[in-house]
Amino acid sequence: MKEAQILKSYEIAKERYAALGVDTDKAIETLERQQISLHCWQTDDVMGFENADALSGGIQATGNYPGRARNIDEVRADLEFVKTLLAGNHRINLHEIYGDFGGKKVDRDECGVEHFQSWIEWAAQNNFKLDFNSTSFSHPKSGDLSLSNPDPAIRAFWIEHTKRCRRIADAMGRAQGDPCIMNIWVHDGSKDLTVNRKLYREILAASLDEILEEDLPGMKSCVEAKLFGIGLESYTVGSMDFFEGYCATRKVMYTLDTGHYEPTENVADKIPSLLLFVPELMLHVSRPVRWDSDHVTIMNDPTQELFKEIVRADALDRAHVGLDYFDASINRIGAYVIGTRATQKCLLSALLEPIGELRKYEAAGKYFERLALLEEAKTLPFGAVFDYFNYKNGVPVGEEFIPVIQKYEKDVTLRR
Ligand code: RNT
Ligand code: ZN
Repeated sequence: MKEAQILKSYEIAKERYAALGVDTDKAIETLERQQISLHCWQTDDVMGFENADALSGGIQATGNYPGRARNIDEVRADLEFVKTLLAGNHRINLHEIYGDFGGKKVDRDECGVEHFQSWIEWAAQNNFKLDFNSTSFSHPKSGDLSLSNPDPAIRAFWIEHTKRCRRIADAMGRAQGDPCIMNIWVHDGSKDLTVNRKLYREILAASLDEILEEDLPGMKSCVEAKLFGIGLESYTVGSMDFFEGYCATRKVMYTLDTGHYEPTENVADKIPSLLLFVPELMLHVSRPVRWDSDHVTIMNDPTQELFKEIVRADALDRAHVGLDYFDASINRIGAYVIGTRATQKCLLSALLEPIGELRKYEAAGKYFERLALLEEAKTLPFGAVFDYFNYKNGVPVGEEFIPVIQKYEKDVTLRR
């Protein structure tokens, strides 16, 4: 797109929004400040560097598009490339299985900061902040139950792993001068009917209490709720009710993955309730298609509504934004960039909502006017603002990133 065209379109858009009391420059500044935690696992279909045979734990990446990152250097190269196509400074969300193990077998109860030192250095060099995840899946001891396992030995193994992960996250946070957010998601559940629903939940709560006991100021912990997993369809120990109660009583950050609810549920509506009772939220922005399929995030209604509820609640400082999808059926870098830019679009569209006018109408009981403006807001010149945001930040505008990714595919990923 030509520079003059971008600038002219932006000027027109800015005036149009200003007439509705919306400051587009301010919205852009807010968007520029918003870090998105990029899930490293989109680069390699959640395989990691332990040389595991297959992904387990009820999640699945489908597709066999060529060019998967196979090692730490390739994951880093892909992330560095992705960064060149995104406005703003972002975070990288690592799983424990992405440690720099130097070809050695390091079991999950043996991991330490030393396995993440090179990540800490790489992140600093590339102006990324790190987030972290313990990894309960794809391991011989994963089974159906990890932290909620009645077998004391297996449970202790996973408690030890998760405690170690928190210390790694703490070191990352201290090194980067900004808390590292560590997510705890365990796949624990049951394929078929269980008669011990309460027992496993009691054990999970006790395990988490023990894990979270250690005071580690460099990091923040969050826990992720889920509806079901593949092969674990009948019961999930860490369900939404479980974690809502847990987070509210323990004052722990709640991880809301948009694929982890009933397909017809309004996930956005959970935001204004959770914000009343839990200290902070971690978002895993995803796109469930009929189930928790982890399709690439796009600018669809549920994702727009999600960000609208955060902005309407003035809660951007309490909601951390991360992505969680893994599509192996299309160019993986392309999938990454589409999803991140779509997330930025949804946030920008929320920031550009003429909320002042809408709230005036609502307060006055003028519901026709409220609905009319909500409808008209959908066709305001949003695209011109998003183009200007990318232009201003020196990254490709509009579809210009397509050939750039095609070139990287030809030069790099197809040679793998
Ligand atoms: C799984 C959870 C979890 C994982 C990652 C890999 O359903 O969403 O967040 O996707 O930890
Ligand atoms: Zn998730």
